[in-house]
Amino acid sequence: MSDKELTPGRHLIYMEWYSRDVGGLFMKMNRHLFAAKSPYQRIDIFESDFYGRVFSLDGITMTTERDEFMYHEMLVHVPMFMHPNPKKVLVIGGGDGGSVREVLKHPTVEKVVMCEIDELVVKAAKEYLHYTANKLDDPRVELVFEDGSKFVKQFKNEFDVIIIDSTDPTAGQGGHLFTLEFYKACSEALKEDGVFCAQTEGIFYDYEWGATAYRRIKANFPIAKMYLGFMPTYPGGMWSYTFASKAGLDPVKDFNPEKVRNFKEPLRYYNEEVHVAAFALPTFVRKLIED
Ligand code: AAT
Repeated sequence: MSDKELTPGRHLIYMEWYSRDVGGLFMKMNRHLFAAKSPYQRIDIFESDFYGRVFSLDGITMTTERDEFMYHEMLVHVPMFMHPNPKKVLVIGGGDGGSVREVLKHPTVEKVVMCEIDELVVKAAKEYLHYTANKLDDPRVELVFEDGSKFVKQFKNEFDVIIIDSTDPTAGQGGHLFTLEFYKACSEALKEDGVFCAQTEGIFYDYEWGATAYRRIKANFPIAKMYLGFMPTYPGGMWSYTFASKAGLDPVKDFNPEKVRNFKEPLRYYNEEVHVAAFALPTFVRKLIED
């Protein structure tokens, strides 16, 4: 083969520039499976040997088949295990279906509403991302295609758990899901013993946003705690989430590890030790969010 010929995987390189424009991520791809422009964003799906399918919006990695379990398990199981009896759950964003898949592993769940702004993301996920979208047709799931910041406002005292699986505040329509007003509406949509969790960005590159999101959540709940997880294909590899509880439940002191030990569904990242350890914050992160 001459040097001039394109070799799949050698020449199809996926690149993501991080939001600060100082660096980024590159991954070797074999095929570009899907490309479309929706009214909200550009959607791409690639395939590669190591990462499996890679889903990106406006050139920013949303999930790869290889590591999505780390993100989805940490975002979903921390709040789900903290609630005494989660029956009705709202997921905002999360169009690939990964969060809904994890929520449905909890046998108490009767209904999950997923409010995703972009219907085309869900269509593409159902066709190309079976590993995350495989539970979106479950009868307990209701799909709503709307801006989550508007949708949540109609509910008062309705949900046991609300999970925010949003794009970055700097991209697409994600900014609507990081406002003080939005977090307030989420708090009001929760029942009195309701719990909340949001992805709150990487704390290495997007540290201002991590701190801002945390503070805004904290302003609306009696207790809010940031925790961390590894996420190799997200900027910095260290990802933050913020847990909050309307009844003041402390995610470490009030956590029951027995519930996790007795869980029947297989998990690959989250366990009872990781739950507690994730709330131990490095000093620079503590400083970043301290009052
Ligand atoms: N589990 C997938 C990971 C994501 S996807 C986030 C989803 O949020 C996208 O499908 C996007 O269309 C949707 N979204 C964006 N804004 C809104 C909104 N206002 N209302 C409802 N849904 C919305 C997140 C990955 C994190 C990125 C890491 N860098």
